[in-house]
Amino acid sequence: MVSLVIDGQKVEVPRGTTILEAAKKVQVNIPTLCYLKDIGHDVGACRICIVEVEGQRDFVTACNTPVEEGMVVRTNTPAVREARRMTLELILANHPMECPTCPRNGNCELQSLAAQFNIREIRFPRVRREFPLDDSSVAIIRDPNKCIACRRCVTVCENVQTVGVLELQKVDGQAIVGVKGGVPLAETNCVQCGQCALVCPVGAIYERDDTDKVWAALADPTKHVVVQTAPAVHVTIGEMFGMPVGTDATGKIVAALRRLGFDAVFDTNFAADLTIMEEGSELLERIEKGGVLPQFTSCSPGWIKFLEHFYPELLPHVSSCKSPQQMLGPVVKTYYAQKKGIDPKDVVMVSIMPCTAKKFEAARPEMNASGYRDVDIVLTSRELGRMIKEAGIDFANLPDENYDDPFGTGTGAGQIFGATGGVMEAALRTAYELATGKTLPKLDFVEVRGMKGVKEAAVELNGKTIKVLVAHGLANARLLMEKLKAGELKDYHFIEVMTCPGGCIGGGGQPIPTTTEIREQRIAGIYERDKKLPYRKSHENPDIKKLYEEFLGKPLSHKSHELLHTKYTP
Ligand code: HC1
Repeated sequence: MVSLVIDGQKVEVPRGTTILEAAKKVQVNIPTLCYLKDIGHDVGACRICIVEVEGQRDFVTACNTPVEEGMVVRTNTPAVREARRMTLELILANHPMECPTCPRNGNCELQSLAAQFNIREIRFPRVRREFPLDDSSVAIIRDPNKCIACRRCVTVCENVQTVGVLELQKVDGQAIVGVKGGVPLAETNCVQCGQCALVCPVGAIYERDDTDKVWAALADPTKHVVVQTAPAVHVTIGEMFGMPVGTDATGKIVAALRRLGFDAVFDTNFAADLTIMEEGSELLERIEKGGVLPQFTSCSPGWIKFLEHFYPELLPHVSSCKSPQQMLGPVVKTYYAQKKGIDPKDVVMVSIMPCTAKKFEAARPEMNASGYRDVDIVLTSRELGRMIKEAGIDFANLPDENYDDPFGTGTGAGQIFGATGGVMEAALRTAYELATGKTLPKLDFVEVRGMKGVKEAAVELNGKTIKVLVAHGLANARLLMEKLKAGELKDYHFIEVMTCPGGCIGGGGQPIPTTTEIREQRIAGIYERDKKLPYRKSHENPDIKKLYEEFLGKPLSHKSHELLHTKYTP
């Protein structure tokens, strides 16, 4: 342990602790801007966290300076306050003051710091930036004018996702983050996961806003506007309305969507159950018939794009199943439209997703199985939150309402899709019972749950041991892909990969902030809801049984293949 004094308070902390962390022990919150513990980003670039250390001539940055025995630290002297203010004013002088029209208005770390520091004037000449907006991507927009060069986005893209399309650049003498090679984002290996938007402290990277398209569809009397809500959104959107992290707000989401004017509100959990029926059957078929193994899950679009860019030779491992989002669309535009007597051309399918890459997935040209787009518009959790606020709906006090038929029942298995390991656990619940005809002795596969980067489990199926792996965050996925290429995963059967750390509860379209602690609380909310639901196995979902009886026939049928499966070619 190391003893030191911070602002006159004695504190003992383990060796290696930073001044920033040690200060928290004596109730001192040193301000930060570029620092982000979750992604190991502690470059000390912004210098907002400077402090005085007795015996040192210069200020030191608290976020990356380890404590030393006998250190005397002062965090709140006139000189420290003045230096921090000057730094902040310099950043603000370079920042477009467009707060009222910025997507991060009210949720911006720079704005909050300006308020915390009681900034009333900026003593430096304003720098006018006129960099072009990069809106080349269907999911992510970059506004370099707002970049404060904190480099969090560079770190998350490089270290957490190993995609590495961003870098610090000097443009017109100014340090800003740009795309490597100076090309538009859409022309890079960007997988559109949106983790950069989640960590950006300001509005320099954000999701494309498609809310106006949804407002227009809702106002069009010739359109039948259908909406689906992803499993992860159920336990996260409440955060935008002051509800505790991990609160299950599913019933309120349904009520809010109805009040916004949607004609039918369906549960993506139902579609997740459908995915399990198809993907589980595909796995059993690959095992029986000697297909390419291990089979990879296919529901996370950033992961698919990652494979397409970095490991195209491994695409035959990917399940041919579309994601739940993309399965529900064509079922709505065929089976549901027929049942309702509606021309599918008049059906608008909207998805509420935790994910920016879902916008990209919906826009893939091949996703039009019914002859119409599978999904027309994708909104992130944040966009839906904004629509609810704009409509003046008192979300937290809404009554809970139920989804509409015929896709209103989702099981706990569908719900856990939203957390890392959930797709695997849901698949095992069904594959075991379908293959053995026996009831699972224990429903919870805890080995595949939680924030560990790579997890594994094994299950006995008719005398054969089925081995599975789960990874989340693309750095972990890359580790597995390298092992697979080296021939080390030959005896594994199924691999789940979710692009974002924690799975979809940590998706790039989720409420900000999304920290590791928040991810863990959201995961707890997911499993709580799983336990509460009347059905917890996809094959027991009565709406799924009915869909197969009335329309699809059986899993992997001709019709299923036509509507629910796709092909990714190297
Ligand atoms: Fe997901 Fe999925 S779990 S990919 O994370 O398979 O986005 O929530 O909707 O499609 O169901 C996301 C979440 C989501 C799909 C499902």
